[in-house]
Amino acid sequence: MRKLIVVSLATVFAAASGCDRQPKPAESGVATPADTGGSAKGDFGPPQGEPIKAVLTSPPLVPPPVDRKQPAKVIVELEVRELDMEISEGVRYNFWTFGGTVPGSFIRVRQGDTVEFHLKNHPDSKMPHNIDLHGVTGPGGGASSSFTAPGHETQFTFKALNQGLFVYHCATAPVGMHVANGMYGLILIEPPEGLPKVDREFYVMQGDYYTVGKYREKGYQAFDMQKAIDENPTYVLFNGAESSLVGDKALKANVGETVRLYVGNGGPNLVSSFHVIGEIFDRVQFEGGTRYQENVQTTLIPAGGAAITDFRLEVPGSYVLVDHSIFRAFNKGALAILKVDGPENKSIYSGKEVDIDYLGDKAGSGQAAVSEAAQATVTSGAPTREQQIAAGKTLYSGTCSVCHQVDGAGLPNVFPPLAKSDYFAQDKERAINAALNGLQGKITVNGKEYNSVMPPMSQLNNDEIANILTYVMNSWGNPGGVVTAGDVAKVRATTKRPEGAAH
Ligand code: HEC
Ligand SMILES: [Cu+2]
Repeated sequence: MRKLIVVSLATVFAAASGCDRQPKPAESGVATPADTGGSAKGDFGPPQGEPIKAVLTSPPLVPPPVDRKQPAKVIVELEVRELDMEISEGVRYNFWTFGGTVPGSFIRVRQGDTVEFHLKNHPDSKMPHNIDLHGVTGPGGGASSSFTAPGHETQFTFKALNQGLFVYHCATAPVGMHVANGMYGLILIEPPEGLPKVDREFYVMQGDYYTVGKYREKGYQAFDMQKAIDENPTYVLFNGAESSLVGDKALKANVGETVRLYVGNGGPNLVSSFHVIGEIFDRVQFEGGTRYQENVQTTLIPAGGAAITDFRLEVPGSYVLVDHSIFRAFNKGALAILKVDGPENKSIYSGKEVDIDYLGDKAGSGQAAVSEAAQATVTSGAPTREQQIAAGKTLYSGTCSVCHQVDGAGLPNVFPPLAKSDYFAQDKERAINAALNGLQGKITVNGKEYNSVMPPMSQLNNDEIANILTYVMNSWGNPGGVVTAGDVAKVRATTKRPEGAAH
């Protein structure tokens, strides 16, 4: 595949300039701006032809390649909307957006284009906003020229001198808050000859979020300025919501195809260790610039930076996009799925899909059940027993089944059974306590002794633990019953935990 890309690249480039795309340093060993196709090279003269209205897309979609031989005047119209949207199941947040989505609309132009930029701020907005595009040469990247009050529209024009993948963001005070609320996106300034052709392109952008409530705490959640200052995010997400790229909304591609991800990091605080579990990037334009690296496992994307990652799909299955600062992926939401269909290739990979056990509810299977139970909590105060069981089944498969097994049977001498466990059945509070705080030391289950350690699961919220335990009580021949979020809350409140360990 690398061969494929390099070949097509070489052809394009041979036609365009007759040299290799990887820029060569000058004799001195120091690259000059001209060597790298920098701003000095990017002014291709005045725009030609009729002005063109830019096609903007919402994530994860990317506008089609520019495919133009000469510079043009391109008109971009972007509207700021402040919208209540779901950040996690049953959790609402007031996002500030460029184009109604987080990240904002994807903008795609060609190096040398003259961009006439219109920023509109919807009349329902409560705040003024502006835009700083990292692809703009000029003070503030457009910020001072685009300050726009609610119900107003501003306009400024810039020439796209440097090629690359650039972040744009709001730069209105308090800047950190505007960015934390989702005000960022990507603008791709294509090289004149375009990028190498691929089969599919996607738009993914990481951000960190700070809410007053804890991770997955239900209901409306306000922005927490102190957590933001402390750089202690509640959520780290791709495309602005936990559910944005999983389940039905997973990215989709086929075996044999080449995929390009335009990946940005809006921050405001965290640097991303971007990784796709089960893939190797054949080619990465690191930092969104001209040069590329090959055969990369994890690429670092700074806050306010981007990368273009290309890879070819050889084997079907679910590939998981993560921030490899891995607690962010499994405990703060930084997880997305690329679902690849097509024939197996046993010579490359032997098989056995692991995403159910490994990712649980995050993989999207049964996600609807979890959402339904969460929604019921918001609308009617509590889910029904059936909703709890359905949601608990999904949650169990992500957290408990790793040890206690999908059928609850445990593993002889290692993990005690939850199916027909007398230990579990005898004392509800003790079971809640085990799930919440873990368990160690000698215990006897169904006449057999276990002396091992179960880690605390206090990262799960009260609803989640209640649903899991209700599922266990009603499965595998167990006697039935219900655990409510209130039951869990009581046990949690009476548990002493070291400072900082409490959920
Ligand atoms: C990393 C492995 C592991 C995970 C994950 C795990 N457990 Fe356990 N669990 C254990 C071990 C080991 C014990 C026995 C501890 C001992 O010997 O004191 C245990 C004991 C228990 C017990 C008491 C004994 C019994 O069989 O009734 C319950 C209840 C329980 N776990 C529930 C859960 C639930 C619910 C989850 C998911 C939220 C979970 N566990 C996740 C390893 C695990
Ligand atoms: Cu703003």
